[in-house]
Amino acid sequence: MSDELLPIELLPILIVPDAKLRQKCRAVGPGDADMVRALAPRMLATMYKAPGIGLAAPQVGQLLRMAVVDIQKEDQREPLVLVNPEIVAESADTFTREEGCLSLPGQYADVTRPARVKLRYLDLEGTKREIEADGLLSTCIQHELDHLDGVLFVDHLSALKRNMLLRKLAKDMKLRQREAM
Ligand code: K2U
Ligand code: ZN
Repeated sequence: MSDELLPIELLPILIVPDAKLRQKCRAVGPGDADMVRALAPRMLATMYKAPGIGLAAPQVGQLLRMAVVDIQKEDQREPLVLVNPEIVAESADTFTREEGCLSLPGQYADVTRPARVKLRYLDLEGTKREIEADGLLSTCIQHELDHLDGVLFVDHLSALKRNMLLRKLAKDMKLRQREAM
């Protein structure tokens, strides 16, 4: 095989109401190391292409506690691979930001979350890491960790707003399918 650079294959992103998006994911174990190392670059490539600033493993059908995040601009990428991430502290003060989700395309709503979080996770080498995040990174981390528990940003809205948004998504997806025919 010549040593030309092979493109990293992109992964299909699951869309609500796919049941896998509502599962609680299992922890990554030592036996998953090879698979996680192969999955991470594909998740990052898929996230950049979307484009997005975060992507959780269940969104590409892998029910593992793993996510990728990169809030930086294209010319100064700083990818974070979060394995078995957990929030170990959060601020009492909150922050409200408009959120979207690659699994609910075209739907946006304001979500209020703790402004700052302290996150513990393993990196791809299996090294224990701990970071403090505020701003968009804090929102993104909380949004991705929700995915690992089958929680979507719409679950933080009132039932009325959630149902409105889910009905609109279903309508939009039906329209897309009709247009694709
Ligand atoms: O998990 C995902 O579906 C990717 C999310 C991550 C995210 C949502 C809300 C707020 C922060 C992060 C997004 O679809 S990535 C798209 C995006 C890009 C810039 C700012 C907000 C959302
Ligand atoms: Zn999402």
